Amino acid sequence: MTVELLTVDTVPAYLAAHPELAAGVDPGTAAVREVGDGNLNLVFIAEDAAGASVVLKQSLPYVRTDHSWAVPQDRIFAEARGYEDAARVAPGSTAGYHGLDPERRLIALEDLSSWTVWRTALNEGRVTPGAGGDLGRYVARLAFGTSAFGRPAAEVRAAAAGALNIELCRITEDLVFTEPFRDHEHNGWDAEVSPAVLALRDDAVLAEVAELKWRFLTAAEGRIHGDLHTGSVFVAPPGTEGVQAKAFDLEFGVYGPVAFDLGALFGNVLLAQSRAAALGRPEAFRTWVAGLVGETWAAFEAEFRRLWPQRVDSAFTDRFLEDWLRETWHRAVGFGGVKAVRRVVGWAKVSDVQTLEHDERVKAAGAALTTARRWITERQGIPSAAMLADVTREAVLA
Ligand code: SR1
Ligand code: MG
Repeated sequence: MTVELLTVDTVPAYLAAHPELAAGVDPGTAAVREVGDGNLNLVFIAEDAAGASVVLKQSLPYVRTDHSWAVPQDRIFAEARGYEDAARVAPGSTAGYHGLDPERRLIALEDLSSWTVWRTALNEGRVTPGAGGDLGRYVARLAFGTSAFGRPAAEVRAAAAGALNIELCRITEDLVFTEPFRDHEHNGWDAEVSPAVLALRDDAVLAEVAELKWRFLTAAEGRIHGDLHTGSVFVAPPGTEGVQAKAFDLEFGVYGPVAFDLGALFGNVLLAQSRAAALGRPEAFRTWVAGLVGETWAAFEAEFRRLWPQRVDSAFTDRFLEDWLRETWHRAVGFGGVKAVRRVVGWAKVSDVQTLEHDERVKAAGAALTTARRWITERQGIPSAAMLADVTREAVLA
C-alpha cells in the first residue's frame, strides 16, 4: 500500500484536517520545516505565529540514503505503542506524544527543538548534568512497568505478542550483531584500525556476540526502546527544572532484554569518551563522560529497587532480584561493546568518530574497538561500573 508522503507545503492543510494532532498549532500561520536527519523518517516541525509548535514524524517506505532498501512503514505502529507504554509507566521520560494517524503512518509529538540531541552536546564537549540518571530511571520504569514484575503475566504475554516489530528487529539483528563481525559490504574503516577490527573476529568474541544475539532474539523481558543511543535522546537547555533527558525515536521498540537499552547507552558513552580522549578535551569533561555509565547504571538499579516492593508476583524473591540485576549488568556491558563496534565498523556510523580528522579518528576508533572487545569478552568478570571504568580507562588513554 502506498502512503502519501507529506511535504513542507502540505503540512498546514494536513494539520487543518487533523486538529487532534495539531497540538494547538494554527495551520493558517504555521511555518513548516523538515528536520529529519536520521535514516528512516520525514520529520516536520510546524510553528505558528503565536509560537505554538508540533512535530509530525512520518515513516518513509525506504532508507533515506538508499531508496532501494525498503523498510515497512507499519513500524510507526510499534513507535506509537512505545510512546503509549512510556506515558503509562514512565511519564515525562520521552518526548510528549499527541497521537497516531494510522492511514498516513504518522505520529504527532512534542516539539523539543529548543533541546539538544545528546550526541551533539557530547560531541561539542558540553556537560549535561542529570541526563545519565534520567535515562537509567527511564529504562528501569519501562522495564518494570511492562514486564511480569509490574504487570500480570497474561497481560505481558499479550503485550509482547502485540509488540512484534519483525523488520526493524531484523535490521538490528543484522547491523548490530552480524555484519560488523565479518566481511560485509556495509562495513568500512581506516586502514590503521584494521588490527582492532580483525581482533573482533576470533572465537572468543564471536561466541560472546552469539550469546548476546541469542539473548536479543529470545528474551522478551519487557518493552525496550530498542535503539537508545545518544542520538535518540534530547537533553534540556541549561536552567531547565525537572527532567533533563527525554528519549525519542522509539520505532525499534519491541519486547526484549532490558540490558539492550542500557548497553546502547553504555556503548555510545564509550564512543563519546573515545572522541573526548582523541580530541584532548578538558579533564573535567572527560572525567564527567567517564562517569556516565556508572551514573546511568546507579539510577537504573536504585529505581528498580525502589519499584521492587510493588511487584505483582511474589514468586520473584529478593534473592532473585540480586541475580537478575547482576546478570542484567553483565549483559549490558556486552551489549554496550557490540553497540560501540557497530557504530565504528558497520553501516550507520556515528558523528562522534566520523567527524574527526584522520589522526583523531583513528585514535578514537582504535580506542573504542579495543575497549569494546574487552567489554564483550571480559564482561562476566567485571562486577561493577567502577571496574568497567578502569578497564575503559586503560584502553581509551593508552
Ligand atoms: C537502516 S536503519 C540503520 C540504523 O539507524 C537506526 O538508528 C538504527 O540503529 C539502525 O540500525
Ligand atoms: Mg533513530
